[in-house]
Amino acid sequence: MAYAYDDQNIFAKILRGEIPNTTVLETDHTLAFRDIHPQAPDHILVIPKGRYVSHDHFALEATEAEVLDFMRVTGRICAELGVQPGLGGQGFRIISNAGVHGVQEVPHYHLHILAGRPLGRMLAPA
Ligand code: DGP
Repeated sequence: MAYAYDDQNIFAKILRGEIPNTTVLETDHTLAFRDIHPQAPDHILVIPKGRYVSHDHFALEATEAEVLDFMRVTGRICAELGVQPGLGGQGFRIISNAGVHGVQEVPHYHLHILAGRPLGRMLAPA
């Protein structure tokens, strides 16, 4: 069964240049930009340029070049923010929401990188 991808989702429109964004970093395969509703002083979204719905889709079907590029971009952003715990930074959190239970709002794969304040425990009580 093939993954269904909606070309009208908001991140697809951002990738096509139909909606503006505040770009942090762009490579051949990946775009990183600031979240429109930041939940921390630094709240960056990292998305592949390919048509992937969610983490599982990307992890299973993206090319090695896409996966490598995506991962390196996440590292470069942490470096640019100066939040790397191994280098004296204060740390960060990476989240990827997927599907209904994950409460994914935009059906184009993305990671949230949150930093700049203590982020509390990972999940609030249900
Ligand atoms: P998620 O629930 O993981 O799918 O979160 C989607 C995030 O995308 C949410 O934190 C708000 C953000 N977002 C939605 N629309 C836009 C937009 O048009 N521009 C930007 N920069 N972020 C958006």
